[in-house]
Amino acid sequence: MPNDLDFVIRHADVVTASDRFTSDIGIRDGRIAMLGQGLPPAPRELDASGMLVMPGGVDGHCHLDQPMPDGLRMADDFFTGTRSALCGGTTTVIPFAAQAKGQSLQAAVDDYHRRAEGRALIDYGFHLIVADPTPHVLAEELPRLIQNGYTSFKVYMTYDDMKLNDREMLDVLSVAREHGALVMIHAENSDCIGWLTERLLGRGLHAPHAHALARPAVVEREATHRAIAFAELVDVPILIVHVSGADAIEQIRWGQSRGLPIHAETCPQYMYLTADDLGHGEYEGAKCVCSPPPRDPANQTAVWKALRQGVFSLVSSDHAPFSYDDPQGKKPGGKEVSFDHIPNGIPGLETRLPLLFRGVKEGRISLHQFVELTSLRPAKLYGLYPRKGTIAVGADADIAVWDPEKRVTIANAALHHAVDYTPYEGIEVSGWPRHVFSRGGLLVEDGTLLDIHAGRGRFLPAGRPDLD
Ligand code: DUC
Ligand code: ZN
Ligand code: ZN
Repeated sequence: MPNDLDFVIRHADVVTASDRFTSDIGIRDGRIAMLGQGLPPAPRELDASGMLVMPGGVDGHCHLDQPMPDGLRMADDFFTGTRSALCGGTTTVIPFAAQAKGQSLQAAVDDYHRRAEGRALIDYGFHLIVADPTPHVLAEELPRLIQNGYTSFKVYMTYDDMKLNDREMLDVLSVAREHGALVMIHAENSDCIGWLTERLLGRGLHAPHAHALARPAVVEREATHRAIAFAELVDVPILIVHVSGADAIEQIRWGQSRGLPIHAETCPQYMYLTADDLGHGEYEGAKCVCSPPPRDPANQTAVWKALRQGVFSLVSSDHAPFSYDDPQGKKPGGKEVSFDHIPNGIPGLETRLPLLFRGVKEGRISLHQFVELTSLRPAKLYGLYPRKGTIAVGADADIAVWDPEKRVTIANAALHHAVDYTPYEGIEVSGWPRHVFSRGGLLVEDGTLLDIHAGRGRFLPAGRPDLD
């Protein structure tokens, strides 16, 4: 019968960003078709008693199979990356189609679709990275791509192969304003980093720990303030990504208190790692080299406080997967290189939600904030709501059934990415997704990834950013 349900989740303690209620969840054709107690039977059912049932996570910032310069290669492609995401309760990922300088933006998008095609296990959207905003890109390509469902793009204030100057930033922001897109900004001052790097190397400081010395908080603070000033000048919303601590938070609060539409993202590395994890001379610190770098316990506290107070719109992983013992990863060419040549980035797709959930267990944020930061707001900001980001009739049945008491000591051996380490090895969490549905398919059952085929994940063209 056409109205028959395919699957019913029974006795669900449903938690969304705003509500909590007990209900059965009826799934048909990949979507949530019914909510209510005592739903009719279905051929497949799951009893969720004792579990928390939440919308699957939306990871609004991760890097998968992104083309890399200089013989580097990301360890995760769309298959291993989405496999890992799924096992950590994330059911949508939004990685980056990155334009190289001199390349057409459309060519970067076409190439990235080829990389994703037939590989993803869960649904995905694309952000763009605009590295070369030529007049043609600004006037033709970018507006057309926004129209076609690529409504968010990242720009960099650092990294020689990506960075834009101030004038270029203003140009990109004004295209976003005109066409209703959202610009994500990597805010670190490139010249300051270059100047500090030269001096550190000149003093013989080559080891990974010098990475944090080359990118101190002031460098992030200055660029964050400048980005906010640009947003004010152009009169357009922006999103400051991967905010690492108190200095940048202070700038964001300042912008928000002036009524400016400043959104911000942070990541688990700024809640759980510190600059000490970059080591004290040993090369293994390369495992935690990411930018901005992790800071110190006082900054971790500032991040948690700002999360609780609503300064941040979302928590993403910034999963940027480079293996440690890999000549295409953290040891380029098979060598231990100076800190400025270590590829930036750490893995985190699978651990993002459990690490943040630990903050719920510790009373740092509420359960509703957890859902808001990891699912609802990224879905809204990146134009995927109400299809993604909530549990409601009509939404895709992307659902994570959490065992809130499951104690896990994070170990790379148990993760599903293709990276040879996790920076969170040994950290204890309480709570992990036990069953995960993607578009109605039960893909993780009792913590075990079922036999699933690569390519079932679909591309999601994005609608207009919803900034409420
Ligand atoms: N920093 C970035 O800006 N991108 C990828 C990873 C990182 O550490
Ligand atoms: Zn970045
Ligand atoms: Zn990133």
